[in-house]
Amino acid sequence: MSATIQSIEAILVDIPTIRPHKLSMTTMGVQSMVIVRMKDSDGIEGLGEATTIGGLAYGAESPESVKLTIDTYFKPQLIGQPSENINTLRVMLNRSTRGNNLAKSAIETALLDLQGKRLNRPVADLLGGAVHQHIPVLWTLASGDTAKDIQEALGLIETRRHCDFKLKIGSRQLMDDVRHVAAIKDAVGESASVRVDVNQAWDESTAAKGMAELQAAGIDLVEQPTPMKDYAALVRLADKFHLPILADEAVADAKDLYTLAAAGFSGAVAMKIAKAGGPARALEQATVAQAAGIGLYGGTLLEGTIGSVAALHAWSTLETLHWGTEMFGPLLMKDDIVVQPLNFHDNGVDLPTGPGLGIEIDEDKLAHYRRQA
Ligand code: MUC
Ligand code: MG
Repeated sequence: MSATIQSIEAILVDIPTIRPHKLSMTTMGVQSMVIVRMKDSDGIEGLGEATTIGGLAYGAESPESVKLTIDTYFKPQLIGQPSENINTLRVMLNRSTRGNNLAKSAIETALLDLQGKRLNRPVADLLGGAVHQHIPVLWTLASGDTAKDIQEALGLIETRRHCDFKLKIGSRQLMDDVRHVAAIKDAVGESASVRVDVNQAWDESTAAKGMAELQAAGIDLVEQPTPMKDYAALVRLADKFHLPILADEAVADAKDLYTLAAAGFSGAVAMKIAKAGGPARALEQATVAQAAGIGLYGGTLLEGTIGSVAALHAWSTLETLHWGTEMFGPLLMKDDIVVQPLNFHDNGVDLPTGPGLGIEIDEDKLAHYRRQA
């Protein structure tokens, strides 16, 4: 008899950030996550996470709406179902529910963790096997203050925690942002890669001016300079500059990436398990990108350890991540709810090796940080 799903709990958890994290659309001082605990009839537990940035400032799903979707819509469909056939359960949820990819990602992650623990294999093995055990991770400088960002970057380079940096820009006047970025690039020098994320804040003509300035300043990559739906602008800008563009908000899943590639986009894509609806779904984008000659990047919605590790298992199966990853979410938070935090060293992070995700919840920490009703 195959094991069936017995219980699903979606828990809201709020953990303060180590410093304000300033993005073009919001400033974060706390990260709110939805932690999923799914138990089957053999008593095995699968963990999942859905997290987004700044409530509803980044996208259409909030932590609160993810919890509601799981509690009200997914739970009644999943309870009593065999837990092993993840594809069948995914088809079922996709038939009953449009969108809601963050919630779907948390469920797919919990099912993969459950299956990995049942088979005594890491999640990466369920996805075909890890090609890499140590994965590069950049750091986002986003204090909003140039001097503080420089100090932060130099400290991280010195300890070899990170050698690549992403700067969040777009909320200030263009030339103020350009001066900020150029000063940081100057301070960290040639060996550090500096990229920017505009989070859709520019119109096309501002982006053209901005990219010319950033190209001259030695910046390596410009992420989502223009509004997400404006595919034609991304294609024109990618044509105009040798400074490559990273598509983030524009591309949630493989279909979006195919559409953008077919329109003539060249550059790179930020894969995110949350945008795609889960680690296995995110890897579908990698296949399209590889076929279209588009570079790969492992993106985050600033998940905590559970969500970051789920993504790391997926990224570890890829031969080449042209632009590395940004799975630093746990480092941006003041504390963690897992027993064994990730090991960040040598400009990257180690893939956990235990069965499933390879993560254990710290019950006291979870009790401390869970949101009181
Ligand atoms: C985004 O848009 O890329 C990822 C890293 C970071 O600092 O913010 C996120 C979201
Ligand atoms: Mg981005």
